[in-house]
Order: sequence, then C-alpha cells, then structure tokens
Amino acid sequence: MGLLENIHSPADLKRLAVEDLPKVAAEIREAIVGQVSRSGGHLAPNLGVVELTVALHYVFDFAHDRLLFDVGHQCYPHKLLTGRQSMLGALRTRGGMAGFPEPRESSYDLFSVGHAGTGISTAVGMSRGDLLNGEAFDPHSNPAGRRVVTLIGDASIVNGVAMEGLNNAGTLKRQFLVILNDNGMSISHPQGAVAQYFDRVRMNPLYADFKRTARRVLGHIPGGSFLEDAYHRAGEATKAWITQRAESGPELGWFEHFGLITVGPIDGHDLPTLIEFLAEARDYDRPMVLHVKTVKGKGCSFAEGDSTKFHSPAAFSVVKADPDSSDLAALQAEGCRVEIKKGGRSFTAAFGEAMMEMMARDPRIVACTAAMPDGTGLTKVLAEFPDRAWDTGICESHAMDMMAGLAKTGYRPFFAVYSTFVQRAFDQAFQEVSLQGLAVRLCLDRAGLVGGDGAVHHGFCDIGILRTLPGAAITAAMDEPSLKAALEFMREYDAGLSAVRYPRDNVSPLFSGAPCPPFVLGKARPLIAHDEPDVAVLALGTCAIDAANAARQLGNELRVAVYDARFAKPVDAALINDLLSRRIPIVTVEDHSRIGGLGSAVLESAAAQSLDASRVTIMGLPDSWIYQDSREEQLLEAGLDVASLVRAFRAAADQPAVVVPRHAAGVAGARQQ
Ligand SMILES: Cc1ncc(C[n+]2csc(CCOP(=O)(O)OP(=O)(O)O)c2C)c(N)n1
Repeated sequence: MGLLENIHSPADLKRLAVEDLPKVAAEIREAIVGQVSRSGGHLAPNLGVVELTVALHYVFDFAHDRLLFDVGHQCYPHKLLTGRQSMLGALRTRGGMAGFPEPRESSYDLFSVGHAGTGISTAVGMSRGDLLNGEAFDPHSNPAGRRVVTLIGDASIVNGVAMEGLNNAGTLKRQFLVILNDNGMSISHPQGAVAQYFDRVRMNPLYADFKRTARRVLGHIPGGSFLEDAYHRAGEATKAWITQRAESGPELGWFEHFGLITVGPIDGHDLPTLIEFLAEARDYDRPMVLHVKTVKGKGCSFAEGDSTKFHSPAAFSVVKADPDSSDLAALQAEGCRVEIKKGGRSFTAAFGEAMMEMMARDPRIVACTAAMPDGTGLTKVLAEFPDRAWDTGICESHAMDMMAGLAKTGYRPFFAVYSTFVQRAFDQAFQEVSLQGLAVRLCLDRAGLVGGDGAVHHGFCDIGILRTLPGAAITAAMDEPSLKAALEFMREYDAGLSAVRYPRDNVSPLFSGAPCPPFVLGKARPLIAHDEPDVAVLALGTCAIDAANAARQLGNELRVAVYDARFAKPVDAALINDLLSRRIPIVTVEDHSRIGGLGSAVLESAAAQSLDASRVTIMGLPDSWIYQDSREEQLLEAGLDVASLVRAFRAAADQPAVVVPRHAAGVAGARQQ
C-alpha cells in the first residue's frame, strides 16, 4: 500500500520517519506525471519541487504558519499533501484541482496567484499583519506564533515586483523566510545579469561542501557586522554556511545587500539536508533567503531533458523503452518516447510566422517578449533576428519602456505579450508610450478566456484599460488572414499605441476562402450582409466567427447581419449611426469583460451621436470570475457559445426581450435580458 494515499493532511506526513519521505516523494511524482499526461498541466516546475515541498510540510505547520507561492505553478505537490488528492483527477477543470493556488479550495492556499513576482510582497504584508495582531512568531516572546515562508523561482525573483518586495522584506525585524527555488530555468532560459549571477553561485566549487564548523571573525568583509549578527542567531548548519560566506568574498552575498542573510545553495532533492536547514531557518528570527538548488523536471528523464517543452505540456503519452518496467522507472529511464497530443494551428503559431515575414520585409521592425518566447510564438524570430528581437525575462514593465525607447529612436516595436500580463505594464503604456505619442505595437496573445489556467490568466480587460489611452488603435483578429491584416495595419500605424488581440485558440477556416480586406482605422468588415436586417451583430475577434455560425443557424427565421467589428477603438461610428437611425437593434459580442470593452464603446458612440442606445445589447464576460475549465465550457458559462448567441439574437430582434434561461448572465447592456 502506498504512503501518499494515507496522507490526508500534513499532520499525517509528520507522523512518518524521515527515511519514509523519499517514498512519499516518488509517489507524488508518479501521481503528477500520470495526471499531467492525461490532462496536460504544469509538469517540470512541479517535479522539481517535490522534495522541497515535502520537507516544508514536514518542518513547518502551514495550518498555522504562512506559505505563499510565487506564480503558484509549482503547487501540485503542496495540494497533494494538503487533502486534495481526490481532486487531482479533474486537474484544471471545473470542480477539480486548480492549476494554481486557490483559497476557495483550501485554507492552505492563501492567495489565488498566477502572475510572477507577488509572493514576497504579500508575505511581507502578512508578516506585518501578524505582528500587528500579536500573532507573529518570536523565539522568545511568542514561540507559538506564526512563521512566514514564501517560495519563489530564480527567474521570478528578477521581476521588479519581487525586487521591491525584497527591498522591503529586509526591513523586517522578525522571522521571514524566502525560499529561492533555483533550477537555472525560466520557462525557457532565464535572461539577464541576475541569471548570470545565479549561474556563478550555483557553479562555485565553494558550495560543494560548506558544512564546516570553523569559526571566523566576520567583521572585515562587506556586510560583515550584519553577518556577524546573523551568525549569533543561527543554528549550526547555517553558521557553517555563514563562515563559508565570509571566506568566499562579497559577490556571493547578493541578497545581503537587501538585508536578508542568505544560506545555500543546498541540494533541493536531498530530504535530510533540506529538513536540517529548514528546521534551523524555522527558528531564525530575522529575514533569510534559503537558496535551494533543484532540477526542473526531476525524476522524469524527458522533462529533465527538455524542461521548456515540458514546462506546461498538453496531454502526452509515454512509450516505455522497457514495457515491463514500472511507470516511474520507465519515466526515469533514458530512451522512453514521449508524444505530446497535437492541437490544430494556433493563433500563436500564425502570429510567429507573420512576424518572421514582416521582419524580413521591414528592417525597422523590432520585437520582444517578456520570458514567453514559446508562448507568444517568437522563438524562431529570436533565433533569426538576434539583433532586432529580445527576451527581456519576466519584466513586462521594462519591456514596454524598452519598446518606447526603440520607438523614439525610429524603430517599429512589436511587443508580444499575453493579454493578462500586459496589465503589469499599463502605467508604462500610458506615460512612456501613449503620452509621448510613440507607436508601440502590442500583440496580445491569450486575450479572453484561457481555459485551464483559469481566472488568474484570463485576458478579460485589455480593451478596457488600453481604450482609455488617447490615440490608441485597438484591434482584434478573427482568423489567420485577419491577424496578418491587423499586423500589417499596425506596422504602418505610426500615430500612437496600437494593439491586436487574439485568443488561446486555433484559427478558424470559416472565412479563409473569402478575400480579407485590409484594416482601415475604425472600420468594421461585413461578414453576412442584409439590406434590411432584423438585427445587426458587431462581434470582435473570434466571436465574429461564432456570431456568423449563429446567424447561419437562424437561417430564414431571422435576417442577421454580422460584422467583424475589427476595432474596439475607434469603433465604426458611421455604421452604428446607420443601424440605429434605422432602428435596427445591435448586438455586440466580445470575449472581454462587458464592462469597458467593445459594447461600452458602441454605447458611448451611440450616446455621442444622440442615437437610441437602448437598442444595443452587450454580450461579453460577466461581472464575476470564471474559474478553470476548458475554454469551450467557459465560453458556455459566459453565454458566448453559439447556442447562446442564437437565443440572444432572437431576443434582440424580438422586442420585448425574451428570457434567456441558463446563459442570461452573459447578456446585458442597454437592453437587460
Ligand atoms: C508577470 C508574469 N509574466 C509571465 C509569466 C509566465 N510564467 C509563468 S512561470 C514562468 C517562469 C517562472 O520561472 P521560475 O520562477 O524560475 O520558476 P520555474 O518555472 O523555473 O520553477 C513564466 C515566465 C507569469 N506567470 N507572470
């Protein structure tokens, strides 16, 4: 019988002997690989932190202490140890285990997270709150108080928010443990000077064996008195490290400049060592960084070999090299073959190819991604145009400003970024781009509902925030030809910031036979025309494809004119005028919040032209969160599936409005359904 199945909470784990823990780790690994092979999900990041998570729960009591994850994509082992094994089978779907920490699931998860860089800051906040509440751990005055631990990766710690958090963490006068999970990787290779620094620390032979007990006077090295103070508070293993630190010179104590004593790197797969160091860090009464060296994808030969591909793969099958071997042994063996389930042609792939073609044609185009070369389709562009394309690492704000600087020097910058992460760079889009009248082009992948990644990753508000910027041109692509046309429009749009949004989806062939007219600023494209329609639909992006399908289903019953709205800013004011002056009801459809998106822009245009805005119905994402599930299910929940559109078009044409039962939540606006 396995050990894991009897662990219903960390209390059960604590009852085991240290010698049993490697078996628990092996079972966690097997469970994760098995499930991710069936459903897809974050694989390599989770395999890398199995021992670390087991050790953390073995040493701390997170029913009481605080554990905060950065990004949170490495939380599966934590979830398996905190009573959620039965949810693993429905990973990343409704009612199953979310792929990121989720307080709705368990009190062991403190924040819903998914964006990098936040863990240290929220942990600092909770540390301060616990202090104010008189609940903070102190070895003398409150030994039963709460400790605070935050886990962050080596690529995420470079993020500006994390740096701000560290800067503030160093001022805490209490226990505060930052665990740096250093696997030498982001999704791809990490970028920048800090990544190079970590490489040097990891490879420094001094760290091979630092468990020596020699004592030294520390006062003569930079930061020495700080270290000396730390030394007196530390346990034996930490003391040995500090001594080593004193011998190794100032470079290795980088975090100490922030006021955090740094210990490590230690081997993140050696459970006794992890437990020894964590047990000491547990009772240390000042901010500390424990530098833990792990292998991304650990225990799975193919994931270790290509942790980028297996960072977050789709479902896959493993063909065992030896059919008689156990599952885990097979995964560890070299030579097993892995086949990842193939999808169709994605918008991401179409975008990458379009960029290659444009960059070859226009030497003024420059491009960048913030740590997502594969995710945004820019991998080939980076390889082909190393002088004109960059991966900045996880720093969207910097990337936006860098693009502003390039625009200022005469280039045409394209920043490929997930819609959800562009939120990080809104202030830069406002001040350094828009206010200067600079033309930075934003290519917003994963706009709208994103499926299994859930609420933390939906691109639900890009139009809402970017539309406020004067001079911005905000477009959306409904298929591959229209994506190319939008990019071409943006290439030539030098008047200010522009953006094209496209979803985490495959491109539709529905209109690929029809010629795709060029984008003209503020002009919609008719897809299904009627001289006297019963209802006119202005749909944005792939919603135009669904709207066309819905209109076809209505066939002879209703004359539904369908337009690909193309622009959420500026909207087609002349078209709106023509339709509303003829009292033709308009339905707007968008995979974006109903608040502040295309629908709002259409209402504003109607009001500005003194037209009857009560004939406008807005369909979009509801004013509530949509959690993890397939994208199809999420669209259904939002009332943006074809059947819901059919009902809504009928209702709009047929005043007074009819009730739309299950999907009523997806329909709102000037006309309430
Ligand atoms: C603000 C932000 N930008 C980009 C991402 C996408 N992303 C998710 S995980 C990841 C890499 C994180 O690397 P690291 O923290 O070292 O953890 P590892 O995956 O190596 O364990 C990136 C870039 C994100 N989650 N948040």
